[in-house]
Amino acid sequence: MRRITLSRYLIEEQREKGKINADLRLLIEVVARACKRIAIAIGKGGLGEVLGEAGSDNVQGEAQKKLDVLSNDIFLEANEWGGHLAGMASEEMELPHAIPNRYPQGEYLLLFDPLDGSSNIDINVSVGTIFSVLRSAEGCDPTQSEAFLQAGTEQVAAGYAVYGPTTLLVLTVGNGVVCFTLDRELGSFVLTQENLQIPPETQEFAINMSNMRHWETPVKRYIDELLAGKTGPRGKDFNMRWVASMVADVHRIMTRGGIFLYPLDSKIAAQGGKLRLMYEANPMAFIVEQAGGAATTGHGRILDLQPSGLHQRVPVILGSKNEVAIVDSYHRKA
Ligand code: AHM
Ligand code: MG
Repeated sequence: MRRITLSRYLIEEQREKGKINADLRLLIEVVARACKRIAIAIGKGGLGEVLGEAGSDNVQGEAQKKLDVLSNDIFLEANEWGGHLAGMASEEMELPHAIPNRYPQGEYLLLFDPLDGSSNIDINVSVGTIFSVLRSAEGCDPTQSEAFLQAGTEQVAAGYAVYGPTTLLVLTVGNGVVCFTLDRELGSFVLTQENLQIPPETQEFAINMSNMRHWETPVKRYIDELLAGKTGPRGKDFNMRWVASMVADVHRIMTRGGIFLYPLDSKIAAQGGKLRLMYEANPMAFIVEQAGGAATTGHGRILDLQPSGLHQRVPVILGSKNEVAIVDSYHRKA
């Protein structure tokens, strides 16, 4: 079997397909290396003094875990010196991180959630990293949040790493979706799946049901119909899964289909939703669409949203196309 490492895949994307340039290739390689370092840190668990609270809060007032802080530092350190970036922004930092003057600046902006699903760290359940790449527009100051406020359609690459039983890297450069598995002996990501496709139909959904009493009518109606099963209006039984790590839930959908919902509810209405547009919704929506799925807020395509703030939150409904279309139609009717 021909083993294609991430490096080789990227070189071929650059040389043969002209899909990426050398800087974007370097950027993705550096991001992948940072993910490997995070995977190693996570793998140490209780042996490495990496579990537990950091004793600090992030910009959204959420308590940071030690691994949130460590993963953020790994990403900053890995990415600031290569000359491929104009700036970085992270879920864990209030303001963009400027590239130090001693290093050259590149044309790209990197946005990331260094450790998604942090509530799962201490219980040894899958967590992940999500990233999104934009171009720095001419005349914009990459040290300011405004430079990053571009619609998801402007993304030139996006991906996520899942730190589960195996470490995976799922990537799109706007040319379909590919999946690499970390070969721990070699220390390299090896291509294990090409052209990932989300089946348009599904019988599996993912939502935090404990929020049910706070949901809006269209979501309540949709989930009620799924729960009614065979004898209900949908005429079939549905299964439910909720890992509480978006990366793991999305990866299941990338593998066997499904629909993921973190909708607006009355508890979080004031903040606009739970998940962050720039670090979670946009990159995942890009990946899901590239795999033939759909991603909406219920009121429109996620990738079309014009961001209003770096840490903006939005409702997220994504996955198998036909199910997402049903949820959309219920919102329209409401
Ligand atoms: P995080 O980035 O602070 O870890 O929060 C995002 C996570 C998602 O991975 C997951 O889908 C969601 O929060 C789970 O939320 P809840 O605990 O409300 O079920
Ligand atoms: Mg997150």
